[in-house]
Amino acid sequence: MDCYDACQAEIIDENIKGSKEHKTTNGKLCVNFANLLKEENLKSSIFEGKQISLKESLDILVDKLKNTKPEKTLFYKGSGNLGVMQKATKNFFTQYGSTLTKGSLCDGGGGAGIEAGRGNVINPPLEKLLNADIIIVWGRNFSVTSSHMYNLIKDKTFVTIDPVCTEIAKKSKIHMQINPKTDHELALLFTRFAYMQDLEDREFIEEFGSGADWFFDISRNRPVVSYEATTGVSLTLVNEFFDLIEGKSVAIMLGLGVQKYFEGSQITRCIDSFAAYMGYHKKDAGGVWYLSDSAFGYENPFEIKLKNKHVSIPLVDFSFYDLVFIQGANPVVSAPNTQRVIDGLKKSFVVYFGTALNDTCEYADLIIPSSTFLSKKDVRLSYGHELKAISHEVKIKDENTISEYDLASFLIEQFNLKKLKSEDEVISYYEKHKPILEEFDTFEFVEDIDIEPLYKEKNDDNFYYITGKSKNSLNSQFAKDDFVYLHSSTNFKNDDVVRISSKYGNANFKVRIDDNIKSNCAFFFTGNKYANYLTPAQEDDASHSAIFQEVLVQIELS
Ligand SMILES: Nc1nc2c(c(=O)[nH]1)N[C@H]1C(S)=C(S)[C@@H](COP(=O)(O)OP(=O)(O)OC[C@H]3O[C@@H](n4cnc5c(=O)[nH]c(N)nc54)[C@H](O)[C@@H]3O)O[C@H]1N2
Ligand SMILES: Nc1nc2c(c(=O)[nH]1)N[C@H]1C(S)=C(S)[C@@H](COP(=O)(O)OP(=O)(O)OC[C@H]3O[C@@H](n4cnc5c(=O)[nH]c(N)nc54)[C@H](O)[C@@H]3O)O[C@H]1N2
Ligand SMILES: [Mo]
Repeated sequence: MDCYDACQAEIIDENIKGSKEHKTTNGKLCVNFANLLKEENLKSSIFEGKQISLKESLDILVDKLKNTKPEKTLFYKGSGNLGVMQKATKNFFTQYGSTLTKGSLCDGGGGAGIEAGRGNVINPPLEKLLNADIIIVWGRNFSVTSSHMYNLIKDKTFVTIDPVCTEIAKKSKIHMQINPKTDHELALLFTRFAYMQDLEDREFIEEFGSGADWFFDISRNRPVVSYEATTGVSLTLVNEFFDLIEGKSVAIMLGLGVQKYFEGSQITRCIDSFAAYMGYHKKDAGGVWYLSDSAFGYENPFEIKLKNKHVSIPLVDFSFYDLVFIQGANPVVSAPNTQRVIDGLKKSFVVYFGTALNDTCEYADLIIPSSTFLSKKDVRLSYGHELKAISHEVKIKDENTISEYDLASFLIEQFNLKKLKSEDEVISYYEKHKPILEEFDTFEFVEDIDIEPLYKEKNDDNFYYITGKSKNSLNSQFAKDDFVYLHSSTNFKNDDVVRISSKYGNANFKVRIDDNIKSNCAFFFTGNKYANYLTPAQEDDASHSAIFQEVLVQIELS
């Protein structure tokens, strides 16, 4: 599944259990794993609303592809399954000549910021997390979105930086309930404090740093007190924070929350630069963890470089294509600007290839069932840690379903294209290959920033729009919560039906009052069916990634 933990299961006495030798799984499975096992899977192909056989559905697909201009077809893959074998289909669509996507709906902006400083996006080894004294959870719902990793270190001292008083914030010694999109300012304020208290790591900066003085200069060009008003974090709390971390080894668990903005990469780079200023990188304990490039150091056995067109994923206009092939994604809920997505899908021939029916299927002309993970060989690399999990075929596949690898091989044969490496060869490559995860030689501090804060546009009548993952769902999979969560000081009440609008769209929501949400924020769980009616179909300034939170919303009783 799409999660930091990438846990591993085993069959013990015919029951599926969490594996004990996989360090992060540690013998336990989560709610989402249980949901996945209970899920009702697609067992038949569907064409124009009618059930047909798998063979008929594949014939329709081949026929359509033969009668469409390749560049007028779009290959759109989501992250419903992050196994390496999911990429097989991209090989076919690349050879066939489809338009492909670039960028991300997920971690792209932050990744670009980290890469700009360190040259790559690799997490330090898990061991350094286990050895750290203090864990700073920054824009990450750590105990929920990486519950297994959290379990390994749950007795440590935590600091949380989040506009929401999350489960981990409640367990933290210090919670800084920051205003959205001000994390770079907080990082600069921290840097200033570190300098005033002589806490910067001069040795690290001299040996590995480049541009630290410029970075420090950015932090100096504002009066310290001015940060208090914009970030919403008091200087007293910042003082307490420095008392807590002084002389300690520190791990920063950085999440998506800080970077769902136009300048998300710059914001993330400011935080990583603060960490470098303190010398948290390259030590025996601590460091900065984000969503790492899990394929780093591996060659993609399915990769084929041709001159296909690439379209930025948050900007995709489905109506432009005569055929859209969607695999393992639910753009109707998960992509920005739902109305635009729906309008686009209605104008195209949509093929959905997935394991279960989802909201996007409503607009699909042809639905092809993918075999479930229990019937597919695969390897799961992790964006949270360096361990990998091998997935064996433990159940004979339903004969009306097809795996990604088999579909790709079938299409390649139909179009006489270059064959894929064998399934076993690919799996064994991933199984055996141990990538070398070398740390950087030079850390490039961010030397100037250009970030337009949201607070400039914010007034007393509008709210910051924020989303976060839920314990009981995985993005739109298994999701059932379509509420808006508001602080009681907003004067709305439970079950009020409100109309929420932004520059980009509007929708109705039922209210849940929750004082864990900062009073200037409207919170929605990721996977809320209506939340993306409010978001911009725009990309960030660095990586063709979505900017879901670059928006303010108005709320009124409907
Ligand atoms: N407003 C807002 N929007 C967001 C986010 C947010 O925080 N706020 N989060 C974003 C993030 S981080 C992400 S990663 C994206 C996720 O967006 P998507 O990648 O679209 O993921 P899901 O919505 O979970 O849909 C995944 C689908 O894959 C299917 N699937 C599962 N397993 C398999 C398989 O083995 N094969 C195939 N073919 N299909 C399978 C599932 O049934 C499911 O319907 O959403 C983004 N959207
Ligand atoms: N149970 C569960 N686990 C999951 C997922 C799931 O859907 N459910 N999804 C998986 C996926 S695809 C991903 S990418 C990861 C992401 O997991 P996380 O990195 O934890 O990302 P989010 O839950 O989107 O957001 C994290 C936190 O950021 C806070 N936040 C929002 N805006 C800001 C801000 O401006 N500044 C700061 N400091 N914080 C802010 C939110 O309140 C939220 O608590 O989780 C994975 N794990
Ligand atoms: Mo994600």
